[in-house]
Amino acid sequence: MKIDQNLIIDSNNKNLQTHQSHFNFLADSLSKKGKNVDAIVSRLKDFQVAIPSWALGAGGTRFGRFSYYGEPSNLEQKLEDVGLIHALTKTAGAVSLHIPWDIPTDYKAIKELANDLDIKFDAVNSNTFQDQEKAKESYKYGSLSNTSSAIREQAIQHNIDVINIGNQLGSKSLTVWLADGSCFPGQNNFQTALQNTENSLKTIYKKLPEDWNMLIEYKPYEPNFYSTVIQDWGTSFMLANACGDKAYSLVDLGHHLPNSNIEQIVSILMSKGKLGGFHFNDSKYGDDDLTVGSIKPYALFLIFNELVYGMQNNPQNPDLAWMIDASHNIKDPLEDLIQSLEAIQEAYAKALLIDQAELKAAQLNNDVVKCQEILQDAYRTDVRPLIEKARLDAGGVVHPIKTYRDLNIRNTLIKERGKNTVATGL
Ligand SMILES: [Mn+2]
Repeated sequence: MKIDQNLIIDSNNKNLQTHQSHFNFLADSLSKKGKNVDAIVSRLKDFQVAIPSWALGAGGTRFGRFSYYGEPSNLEQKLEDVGLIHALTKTAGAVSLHIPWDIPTDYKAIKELANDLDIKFDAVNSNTFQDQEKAKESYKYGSLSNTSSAIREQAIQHNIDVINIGNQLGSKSLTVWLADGSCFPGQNNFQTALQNTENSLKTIYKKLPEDWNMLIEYKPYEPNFYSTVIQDWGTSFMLANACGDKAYSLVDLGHHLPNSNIEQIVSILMSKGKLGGFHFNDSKYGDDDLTVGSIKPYALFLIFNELVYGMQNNPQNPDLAWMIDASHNIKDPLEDLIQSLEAIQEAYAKALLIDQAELKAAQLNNDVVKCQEILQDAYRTDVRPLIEKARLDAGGVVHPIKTYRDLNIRNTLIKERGKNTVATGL
C-alpha cells in the first residue's frame, strides 16, 4: 500500500486553517522573545529517525504475543510500512535492519523500493542473543564473551556477515548489542568475559569498511539477571576506546537502572566525542519498550537539551544515528511509531527553544531559580504548531494519527495481507 498524494492534500486542506492560526500565534510570541522560528522549523524538518525493522509487527512479552493483524510478513512489506509512516510524518526517512531477521533476497529490488519510498538504510544490527536454525554453536552461555573460542568465532563471523549485508545496502554502521552476562553469582569470571568481548569486538572492528562506524550498546540487566558484560556507558566507552576512532557508545533510553541521569551520560559522551547512536523508547520500570514520551517526557526534554548542546558545541562528536527501539505489544505498531516520532520532535523543538547564552549566564551567576525558569519556560511551550509546520513544509500531514485513521490504513493492510501474518522479530 502507498498513500496517494491527493489524499494527503485533501487531509491537509481540512486542517490547514486551524493549523495556520495556531502557528501564527506561536510564531508571533516566539519572535517577540527573539527566537528564529524559521531556523527551528528547518531543523525539525531535517531531523530523521530510523525505524527498526522489528517494530512493525506487534511485540511480545515472555508471557505471550497478541497479533495486530495485517503485519508485514517480509522485508518488502516492512519497507512499505516505514514508507507509510514517512509519507505522513516526513520524519522516518530511514530503516534499521536486524540480521538475520531481514536478510534481503534481492538486493537490487530492495534498494529500488527503499529509494522509491525515500528511505535510507541506517545502522545494521547483529543478533547473537538467540540461536539460529542450523547454527553449529549455541549462545546459551554467551557469544562474543564466551569461554569457547569456537563460539566466539561464530559470533564474530556473524557480525562480519552483517557488515557485508549492510554494505550492499548503503548502511554505514554496525550496532552491537550483547545479551552476554550471567544469571548467577560465580557463573562467570567478570574479567575473562570482558577481555574476551574486547578481543572479539577488536576483530570485528578490523573488518569495518573505511567509512563505517561501530556502535556499542550497553544494558544493565536482562536477559541475564545477575550481570551483563557491557553493563553501562563506562564499559561501552572503555570498549569503544580500546577498538579505535570508528567505535562509539550507543545510548538506549531503556537500558539504564531506574532514575539514572541519562542526560548527564549523553553530555559526557558527547564531550569526549564518543556518542555514536541513540535509541528512543520510554519506560516505567526497566526496558519496557513503551512509546517515546509516554512516561517521562520531561526527562526526554532534558536529554534533548544536552543533545542540542552537544550538536552545537562538540564538533569532535559525529552525527548521531537516531533510532526508535521499542517493541510495543498492545497498540497498532504504526500508530505507536507515529506517536513516538511526534514525542521525539516535541522534545527536540522544546530543547531548541532554550536560550543557551542566557542559561550559561544564569549558571555563571549561580542563579539556580533562573536556570530552572529558562528550562521550564521552553518545556511549557506548546510547540506542536512548529512540528505541524515542519511536516507540512516537507510534504507530510498536519495530524498523522488522525489521517492514518481517516484513511483506514490498518484495515487496508489487513485486506492486503490477511490476519495471520507474523512479522519476523521478537
Ligand atoms: Mn537498543
